[in-house]
Amino acid sequence: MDTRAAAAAVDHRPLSERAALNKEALKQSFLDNLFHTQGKFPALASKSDYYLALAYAVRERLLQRWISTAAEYMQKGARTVSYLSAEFLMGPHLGNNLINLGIYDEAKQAMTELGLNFDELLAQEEEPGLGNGGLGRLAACFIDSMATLEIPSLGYGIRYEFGIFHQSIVDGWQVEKTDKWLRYGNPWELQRPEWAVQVKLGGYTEHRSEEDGTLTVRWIPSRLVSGVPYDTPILGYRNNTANTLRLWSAQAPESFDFEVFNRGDYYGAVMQKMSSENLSKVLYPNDEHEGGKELRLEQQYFFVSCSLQDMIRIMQGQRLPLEHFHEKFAVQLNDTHPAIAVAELMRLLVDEHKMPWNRAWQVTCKTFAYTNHTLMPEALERWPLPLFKKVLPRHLEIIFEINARFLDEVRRRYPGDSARVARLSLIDESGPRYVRMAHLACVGSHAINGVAELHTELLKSDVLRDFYELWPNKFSNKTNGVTPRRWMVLANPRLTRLVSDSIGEDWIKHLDQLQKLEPLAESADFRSHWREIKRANKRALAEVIARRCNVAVDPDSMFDVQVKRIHEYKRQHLAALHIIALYLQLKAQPNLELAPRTFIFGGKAAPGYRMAKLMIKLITGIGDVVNRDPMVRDRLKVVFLPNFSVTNGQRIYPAADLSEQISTAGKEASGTGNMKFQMNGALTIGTMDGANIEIREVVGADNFFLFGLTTPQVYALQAQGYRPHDWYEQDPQLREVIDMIRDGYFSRGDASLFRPLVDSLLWHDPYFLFADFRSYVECQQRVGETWVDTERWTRMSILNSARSGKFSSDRSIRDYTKDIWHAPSVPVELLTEHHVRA
Ligand code: 8GP
Repeated sequence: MDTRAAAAAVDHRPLSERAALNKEALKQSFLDNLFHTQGKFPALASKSDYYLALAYAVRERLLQRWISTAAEYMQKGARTVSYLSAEFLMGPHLGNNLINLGIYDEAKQAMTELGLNFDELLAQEEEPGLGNGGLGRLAACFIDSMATLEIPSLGYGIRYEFGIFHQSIVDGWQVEKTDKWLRYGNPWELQRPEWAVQVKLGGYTEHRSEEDGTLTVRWIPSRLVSGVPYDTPILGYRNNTANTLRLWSAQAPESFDFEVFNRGDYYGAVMQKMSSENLSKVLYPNDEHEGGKELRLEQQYFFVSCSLQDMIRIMQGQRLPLEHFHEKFAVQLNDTHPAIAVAELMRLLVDEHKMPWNRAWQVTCKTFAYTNHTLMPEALERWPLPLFKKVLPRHLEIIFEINARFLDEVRRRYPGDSARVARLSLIDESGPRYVRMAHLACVGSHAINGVAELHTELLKSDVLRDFYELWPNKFSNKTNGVTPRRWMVLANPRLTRLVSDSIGEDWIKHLDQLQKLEPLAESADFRSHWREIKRANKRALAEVIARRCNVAVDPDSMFDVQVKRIHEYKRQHLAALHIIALYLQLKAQPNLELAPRTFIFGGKAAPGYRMAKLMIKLITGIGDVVNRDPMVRDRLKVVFLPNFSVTNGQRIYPAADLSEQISTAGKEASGTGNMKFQMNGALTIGTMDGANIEIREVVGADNFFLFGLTTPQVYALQAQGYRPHDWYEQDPQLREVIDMIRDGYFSRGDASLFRPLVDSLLWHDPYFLFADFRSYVECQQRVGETWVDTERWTRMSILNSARSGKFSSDRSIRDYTKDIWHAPSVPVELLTEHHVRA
């Protein structure tokens, strides 16, 4: 059947009625879906039913775009970016899809006219939290930008049944609960069982010389798992593009079950089914830490193999020879989690499609590009050789072969330099042997990038130095960005209205246009509007805080916010030390003039990371003391907002006055929360780390609160022998603060509770809190002085937002496309529109 003819057949009603983008049509399909999809009528319908009915009404409006996009790409044989990521931290879809379709207000009105509370319906959506933090959220921003820029792309990942855990705070401690996000169904995905693929695991290999002299390898697995794709449309902003996020779910392959069944082993068959389905059961909740867990390696291989097989299926469907794989697909590896793709593509090409090794290697290297996301040494993935061999016996052989050829090249380049050979090897042989995934990614990719300028420089000079010396041209920087659609238009409708009324709507697609706000910083009237909006956003957040934390906070106090994963290197405890210092000051001088401040923290700790959990307990402990002390007279409030997520982020960033970006210099690869705060008009207090440096560069040193050691200073201090205890002894204020924690002031007299934290700081302080303490406290003093000059602060806030254009993920994606992917935009023509006009 011809595609256009088919589209015409289902046509005629669509645009004008069925999927029209207006209020009345929305109402109609909402009611249709309530009856025909949910099978409910108003007297029986729950909020969730209403949400689902609206979601399906919106989905109907996506499908036309989705189908048109697929048809357009197929017809053009478009070059496609495959973004491979073990995490996609999408956040709720409904609001975002309404924004991108341009019918947010219409939907709101339609629901209101039906007597429903629109915001309440939006709040029904369980957020797909299929990621831990920065890396997963970046993937989500990137696929939004690719769709907006009309770049053909597929996001490939895992459909975890349980996403990142739900955090609650009980007695000041983090408590984790499973995230059953699929409980009420997911209206945004379409299962595509017809494109399921089989993935092998375990077993052994057989090598055979054929009669014609060729060598063939057979991998005889011990297990087979079926990968079933679930597709979610990813809309561009107000264009016709709907790209695809394809997430793989693991299921037991029926045929395999049958073998066991036939042997009469019913129990064994069921167990096998369960163990197969385990593969996509749960997201590993560790941020920046190696796993070393068998299931994690299996997950990584599972989604990579599914995705590469899927790309091969697409090529074969378009009758493209596999020699052209790298011309059809640009595959980006989001960190090393999908790095096994290098060996898997080699296996597919050489073992299964009989391509000669050298040819296959050329194709592979031209296909992949690798993004590194962290400088933390403990986060560099390595797999113990025995484990690797057990799960992926054939891949280990392939990696050995890649390594042998690679190290030959290294020896030719650096004769006699065996130390260098050992450093570069894909196998770490310094002790028990490991496969180094970052090395595999570097060797198998034509491009390697860091995510902020400093980070890329540190990769070149430090973490990946030997690779940089070998292949300097492979390296480039691609500074991160975030999508202004979610992080401004959706999250901050008030500001969006003011900005669009002032400079038009172009900024939403071309964030540089925010520059046009600069002159308005001089208008008292505009500044007053700007402040009103911030105040309204703060009031809304204050309500959330009252509900969740049972603490009353004053929307007129400064909202000083640190939200991100809890980590020692991110130094939430440095902020805690400052709060205690302020508290002591107030105790000593009860009448001190101090502009009221509300300290807001949020973020999850990896469940096994004890120190991070203790940091949460410290913050809540400080809140318990400070919030209740009458002597403070409400001048300080400390809250820990539970369960920081995309949804909560959307409420927090627009309400912040001060953005805390206080990691030890040289530790935070980029940061992306810093950009969300800046766009929404918060001023940053930060170190010379990650993208902070670039934020300061664009906003100007006058509009940024800088403190702390620089990376070279940190290195120097480390080299000369850092003794935190000396710093403690030399700074009476620091001493008083630390003693107070140590003596149990924030743990109801329990002097043992925070001991591990205090001792770590006193005797090791690996992240240099003590060295930066004085500088931080003084900088906060400047923040306080600036804050009381309201007009000045507002001017700075406007300028921060006006100069945030660089940090749109649209800019990041343009950079990737220009330097790495070379994938041209393919605008989409709506199929039905074509026929309506024809
Ligand atoms: C994060 C970096 O820590 C952050 O600075 C950066 O902005 C973000 O990636 C996006 O580039 N890294 C991770 O989230 C990370 O390495 N996570 C892996 C363990 C999952």
